[in-house]
Amino acid sequence: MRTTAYLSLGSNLGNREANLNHAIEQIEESGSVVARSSWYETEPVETTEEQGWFLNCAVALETEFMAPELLARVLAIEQSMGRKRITAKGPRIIDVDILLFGDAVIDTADLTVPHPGMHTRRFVLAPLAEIAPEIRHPLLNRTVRELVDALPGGQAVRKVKTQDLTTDNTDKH
Ligand code: PH2
Ligand code: MG
Ligand code: MG
Repeated sequence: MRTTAYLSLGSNLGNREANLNHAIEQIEESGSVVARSSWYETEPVETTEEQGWFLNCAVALETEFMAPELLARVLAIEQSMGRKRITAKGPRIIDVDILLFGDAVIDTADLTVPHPGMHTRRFVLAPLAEIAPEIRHPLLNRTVRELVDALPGGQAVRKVKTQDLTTDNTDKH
């Protein structure tokens, strides 16, 4: 069975664009990446320590894997890229989160889908709205466009082009 999963990617350490590109290349090994949003430079939210702005994007992945296998593969990508989980929500080379997996609702110790924070985060919803505005959140029964339109102000995000990015974010955190 083929499922369309939506993933959120983020990086705020090192060459953020190269990190996202590298992760997307590896995600291709789990299926077909059929859509990718623009890059978004985003203000860190829900973080406890001072850190640099993120580069975020969203991708649509058509995959034959089941959700737990996809999660294992995504975690392996983070590991292979050298992500170290020193502090929760600390600065990271790469974070890949499963937002939606078809219309599945999953709540296990390892995986919660839809991603529990997705509907409150502009850095997730703005890129996702670019590639899947009409997809419905299976629990909230709202489209991605409706969710992004309903967000309160704050949480700066801006669409950026490659040429506007600095290649090294290391000293900005
Ligand atoms: N990820 C977090 C916490 N805060 N803020 C932004 N702007 N982008 C992220 O990807 C992000 C975050 C936890 O994964
Ligand atoms: Mg995350
Ligand atoms: Mg994560």
